[in-house]
Amino acid sequence: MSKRKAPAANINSSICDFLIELADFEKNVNRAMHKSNAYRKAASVIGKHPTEIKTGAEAKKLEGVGVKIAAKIDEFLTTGTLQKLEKIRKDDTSQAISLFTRITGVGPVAAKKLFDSGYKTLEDLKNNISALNHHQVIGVKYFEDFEKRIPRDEMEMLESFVLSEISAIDKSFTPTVCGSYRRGAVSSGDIDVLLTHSSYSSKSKKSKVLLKSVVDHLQEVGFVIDTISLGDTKFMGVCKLKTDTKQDKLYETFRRIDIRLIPCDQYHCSLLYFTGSDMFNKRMRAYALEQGFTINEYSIRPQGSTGIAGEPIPVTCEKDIFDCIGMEYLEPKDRSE
Ligand code: 8DG
Ligand code: CA
Ligand code: CA
Repeated sequence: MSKRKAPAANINSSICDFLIELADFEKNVNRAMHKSNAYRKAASVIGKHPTEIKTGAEAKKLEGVGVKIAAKIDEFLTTGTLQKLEKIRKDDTSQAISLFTRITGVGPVAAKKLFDSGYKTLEDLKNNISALNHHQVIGVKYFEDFEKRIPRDEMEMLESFVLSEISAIDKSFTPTVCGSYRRGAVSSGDIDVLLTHSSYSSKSKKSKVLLKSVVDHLQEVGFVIDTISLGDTKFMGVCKLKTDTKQDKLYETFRRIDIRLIPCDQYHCSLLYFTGSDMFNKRMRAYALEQGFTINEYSIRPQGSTGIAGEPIPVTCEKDIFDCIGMEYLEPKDRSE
């Protein structure tokens, strides 16, 4: 999961921004997930509200906005700031922990531990990499680059490069770049590649070589630069395009790339899942459950009256999954919420 999400552009952006900052604080520093989710939900509802919110009372009418959040909105709208946030921003502990959680491989628990061990800055971590695991070392090494979102035109170049290199290895591979890119986002946090091979199904023996052959090749051509982890079905790493010969553009930023190898019979469910968004997935899964189906990244199954899920229902495209649960088909670009 990339750590920086594109900021929401809407008429109530300033309210959303402070709610998301509070959500991140509760999650990363206090590890209070309920509080964090409450702020996030309020930010999402307010982000979708079509008119400018002028009072806390007005916000409180929206689902997910309670008395306490409404009071904060009032304080923010009348004073232009929030005491609680001012305090958080000045506090050294929360500053350091928030910073550390922006490193890939560092969650709230690890961030707290590093802080308690006496590390306060990124420099401290760079000088003490023995305190970090391999994933975190990579996170620190490329910290600045991974904070930058990938513009869509670069995503297009990355996609065409990866697709042509993979098809050069073996035409029986089907790769798809999913995530926010597939939803048409103007920028993406990372590159999410789903990969299947016609010979590889959920019934076949796990292959030790299929994914490795792709990663090895991408390394040989100088595209994959670093590896965070490589298993039989999931690669997490670092890549960089060399140049765009057409535009004579030099790419200088290292990007995060994930490649997941998926059995061909599970490809459509995976495609749906890894296209997201996360919020959309939650909404669709909840709807599916109401209709008596369980959807996950592998399959769609009938829930059954006993609560035990049945056999996977065969699907030939994403639309089959929508049809199954009686939900109107949505194109990837319409799956952002
Ligand atoms: P971004 O990288 O542009 O910031 O956004 P993204 O492409 O939508 O998010 P992502 O973190 O790269 O995750 C890719 C998709 O994976 C996401 O759109 C939906 C799916 N997904 C979930 N839950 C989770 C989760 O907990 N972790 C990750 N990594 N992916 C998830 O539905
Ligand atoms: Ca990702
Ligand atoms: Ca992504």
